[in-house]
Amino acid sequence: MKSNTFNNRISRRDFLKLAGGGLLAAGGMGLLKKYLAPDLVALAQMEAPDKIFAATDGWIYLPPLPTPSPYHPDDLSPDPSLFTTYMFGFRDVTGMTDEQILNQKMKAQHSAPMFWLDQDQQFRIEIRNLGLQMRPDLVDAHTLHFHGFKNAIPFFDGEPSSSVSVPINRSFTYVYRPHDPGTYMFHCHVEDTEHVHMGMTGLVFIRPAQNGNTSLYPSGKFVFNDGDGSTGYDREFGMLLSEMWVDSHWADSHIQLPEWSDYKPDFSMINGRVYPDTLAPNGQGFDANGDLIPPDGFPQLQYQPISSLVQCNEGERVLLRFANLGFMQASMTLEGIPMRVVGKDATYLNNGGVDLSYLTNTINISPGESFDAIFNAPPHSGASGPDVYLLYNRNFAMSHSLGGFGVGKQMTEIRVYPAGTLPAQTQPNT
Ligand SMILES: [Cu+2]
Repeated sequence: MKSNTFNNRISRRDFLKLAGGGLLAAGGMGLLKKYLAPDLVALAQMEAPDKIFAATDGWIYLPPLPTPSPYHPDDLSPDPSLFTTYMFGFRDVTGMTDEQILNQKMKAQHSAPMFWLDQDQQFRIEIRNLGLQMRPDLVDAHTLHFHGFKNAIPFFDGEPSSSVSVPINRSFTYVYRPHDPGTYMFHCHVEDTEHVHMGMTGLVFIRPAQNGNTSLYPSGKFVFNDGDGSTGYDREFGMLLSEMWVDSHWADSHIQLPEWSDYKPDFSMINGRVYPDTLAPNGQGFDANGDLIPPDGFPQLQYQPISSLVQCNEGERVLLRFANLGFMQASMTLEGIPMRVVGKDATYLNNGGVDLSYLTNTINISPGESFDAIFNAPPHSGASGPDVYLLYNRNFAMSHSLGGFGVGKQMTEIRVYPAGTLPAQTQPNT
């Protein structure tokens, strides 16, 4: 296959005409020019993107339910020994050949890849819609909606009724220049009850301009432009909360319509995995075909590559970036270590010098909300191995019901090591 097949199928100019067609019909070119910054859109489509995400369907692993269900595991799974559940999602295909990218149809991951930008950095991300392998009848478009991002022109907001969406075999490049540091989330906004629940959800962080200032905090890493180092941290861990109602996923693979008013999630996940899989290591990149390489020793987690295991040295400041894109409220509890909430919905909890941060051991997170919480890793007990603390959703229905405490639910561990055990962190969630 030629390396540029995808781009030849439709020129950038044609794409813009199509994308703007509905708006042109409604308001004419004058309106488009006035309100939709077409030059910026044109520029976005012409320059190389910083990242490329593919949107498609796929299969993930979830453990057995305590009582037999006709919907779990899904009998259409391509490999029932590994994968149980049908989903939609994204994959980071940056740097792949077009052939490798097209190979990723029905190989989406959950959660979507995390990414992070610097404050005021101009950033282009291209979304390519590969279509749904299991559902050739379902010709759904996809978008990327940067939830809570205040500076988007409508073209780049991803809300399809006021913007463009990406049909199958097409691509669109979104451009952002974020000004407000903090923790955000993104999701596909097409048929959003379904596409969000099916797995098209991920985390995105904006790093503050203050980063690199080692006089305010030795690591030079901060959540916000605090001016005093109060949001400095040594390690950071993204925690994207989502849920899985297996009946609806079975319905999507079997060409049935889920009844969303019956919503009753069976599993609740952190970064696309349930406890104890949350503790498994990260995935290992992609192979020569572009397919994901599973975490070492966990072939069933091939399409759930993001670990939620928190490891740190005593005395370090650890940042937990929570966002909830499930449909239920979560009450994330850290047993035994107080957390200081320094940010909510990408807003620094400080009003012109008045400190609004607070200490708590439980953070209630509703759908669509994000929280930034920092804890100080307590002194190590001196016992052999790390000290272990539990981080879990204490809502009863979300912590029990599948057997052992936390199994199949939103729970992970904080492992605290003696000072100097772990090297400095180079990437979130490592
Ligand atoms: Cu979608």
